[in-house]
Amino acid sequence: MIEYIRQVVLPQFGINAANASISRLGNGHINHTFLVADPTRKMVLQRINTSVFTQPEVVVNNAAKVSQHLLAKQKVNQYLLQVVSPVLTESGELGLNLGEQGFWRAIDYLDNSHTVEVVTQAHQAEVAAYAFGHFASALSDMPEDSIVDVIPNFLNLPQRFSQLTLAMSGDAHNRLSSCQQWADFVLSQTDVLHLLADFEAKLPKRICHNDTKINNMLFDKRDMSSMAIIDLDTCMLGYLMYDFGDMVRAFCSPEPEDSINLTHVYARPEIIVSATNAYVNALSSVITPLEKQSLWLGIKVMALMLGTRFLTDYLNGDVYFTIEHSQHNLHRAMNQLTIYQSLLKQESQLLPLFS
Ligand code: GN1
Ligand code: MG
Repeated sequence: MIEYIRQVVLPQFGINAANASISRLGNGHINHTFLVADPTRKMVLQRINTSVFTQPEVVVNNAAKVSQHLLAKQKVNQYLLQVVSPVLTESGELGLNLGEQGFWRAIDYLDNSHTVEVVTQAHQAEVAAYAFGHFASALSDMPEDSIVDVIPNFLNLPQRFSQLTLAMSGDAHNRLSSCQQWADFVLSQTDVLHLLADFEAKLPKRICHNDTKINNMLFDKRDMSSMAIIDLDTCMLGYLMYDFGDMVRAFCSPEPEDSINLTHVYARPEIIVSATNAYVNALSSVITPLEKQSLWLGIKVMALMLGTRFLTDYLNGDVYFTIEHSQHNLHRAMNQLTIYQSLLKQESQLLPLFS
């Protein structure tokens, strides 16, 4: 793929391929991401996974609109982070559709940026949660209809349960016997579905990021302050509790997302407290009392939902998430469901934080 990028893709983004270096970047599970550098500039180049993002033009358009909104706020000092903007093709487009050879897009690379895969201290969680809250606050006055739903029902837990049930009934890859207990456990969690339906009926919808993992916040490596929120591809209408929940489920465990060192996989209460205070603080002028109350449910929903999605993909033969070995999705599912179980155990101690 690197040679193809050099010969075909880079010239279309105005890069002199002879002087450019190309290397893989990040740990995304969906798109292919590269860092491209020539003597004058650096950019992030991505081949969008068009099985997941079936309308890549819509994805790049949404992301560009979010960037524009943030840039306008930055100009009047209402948005204090850096903004990643698209790098246009030579013909001024947001993306390059090469048919069978993929849909390509490029974004600015921010100098001195640094990503973290696992939160190691409460202070890191606080910095990142404040940044995600600040981002959500900045999007709170973006017109709802400016964003198109790129993946309908992306964060729909009842639908994720149905997809799991379907995968179990087909068991096309004879994998159910190796994960039956986990699958049964997921489907027993109907209380969460009821609670979720109650909240969703009353909560406001907002434009959310929808992928608030720790590695989607760039730290400034010079002082580890927050620099930018990246990966704007799943910005869509949703609930604040989803962004918050995805963030906390990703921040709270001391182990990576695919670790099966399950005795060490748990939700660290001090990380949850720091992240919650910082997030709510950043959103103080926007968040409603009911939204604040919904945040705890958001953490549970997002851990359970991601566990369900990984498990379903394992049963379906690994067609969605990129894997490195045949048990990878199962391991990821076990990890997320263990975090979910740890949240349940700590519910009575942590719930008052959200009142
Ligand atoms: C995927 O590719 P990445 O890492 O940005 C996924 C998210 C999951 C995440 C779990 C479009 O995001 O929903 O939370 O993996 N993105 C999509 O690590 O499905
Ligand atoms: Mg993503």
